[in-house]
Amino acid sequence: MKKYNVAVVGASGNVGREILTILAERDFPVDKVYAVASSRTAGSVIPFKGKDLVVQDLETFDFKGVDIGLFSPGGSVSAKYAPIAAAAGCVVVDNTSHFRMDPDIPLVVPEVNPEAIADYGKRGIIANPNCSTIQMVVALKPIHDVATIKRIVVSTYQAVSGAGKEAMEELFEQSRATFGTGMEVPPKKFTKEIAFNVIPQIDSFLDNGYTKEEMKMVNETKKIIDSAIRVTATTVRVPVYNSHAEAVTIETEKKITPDEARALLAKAPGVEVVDDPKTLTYITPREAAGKDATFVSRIREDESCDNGLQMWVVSDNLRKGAALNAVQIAEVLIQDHLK
Ligand code: 3JN
Repeated sequence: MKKYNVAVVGASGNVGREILTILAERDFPVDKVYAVASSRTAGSVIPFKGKDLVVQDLETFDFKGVDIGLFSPGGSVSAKYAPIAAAAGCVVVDNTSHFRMDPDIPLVVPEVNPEAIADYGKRGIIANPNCSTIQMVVALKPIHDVATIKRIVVSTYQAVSGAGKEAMEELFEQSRATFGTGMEVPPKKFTKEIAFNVIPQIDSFLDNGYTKEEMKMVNETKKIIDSAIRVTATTVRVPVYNSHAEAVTIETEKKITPDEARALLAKAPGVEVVDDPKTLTYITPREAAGKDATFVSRIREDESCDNGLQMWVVSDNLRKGAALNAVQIAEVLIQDHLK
């Protein structure tokens, strides 16, 4: 079997480390693996398959001979370095929002629109959607295929790991201070205290009153599934370490009952239905953390409209929401395109 040289760019961050873990877990056919990051962490070591990878400085890293670059270094860094890597012949799978809405760049969730990967050659870059978009489209595409979704109303409950390692520290320190030291830990990564609180703002505000995170969900869902679907989102940060949850309400053209939706989702790729109110069976973020699936619970009819359905969708935001999705894209690439 052919083996590939893979660079993980942003290797020191939450998503970068998860990418390395998943490459190892899934036995991705790697020849050389490079951990690449900013000069701040260059020189540190990250374990991979029992060996130590020395983190290399992105500024001087040469992408020649690298087949696949899995990028999660932050928007402005990808904007500069993804095209440099692509020009050197490395196919980039980029986790940032920078390229997602570019019409020449495929925006891919392998369970939903793997065919879009075929366009990777236009720019040598494939975009990984936002974490909140990924888990929602995995759960909704099978329903759209049979019943045509007209409208989506979603509220998210997003874990702090989506905001990075310092955000996780902030939740920890503020929680500890509440019970222990009594000392104030002022918000740094968030606009308000995150411990014992919920914050209705993720990313910055736009002129239309939505946040960027909310409009990412709107625009990316349309690009991935169907531009005719109308979407509105409220994205909220909650004091959970890992896994995003979403309350999703849809209106469909054709009627679909909760039982039909359950049966459809039970056989859908990447989805696990955990749904039995009689036995209090539903998923929570803590149970989804560390798993690959997108879990769907609380499927029920929305009695406020004719063809409405509601559900609760939970997935590990660092895995399916980022690292796993990127590695799955790379798997399709090597299976169907990069032979
Ligand atoms: O906050 C979350 O839970 C997800 C965060 C995603 C994020 C954070 C900073 C910059 C993104 C993203 O993936 O859209 C970006 C970005 O690339 O714009």
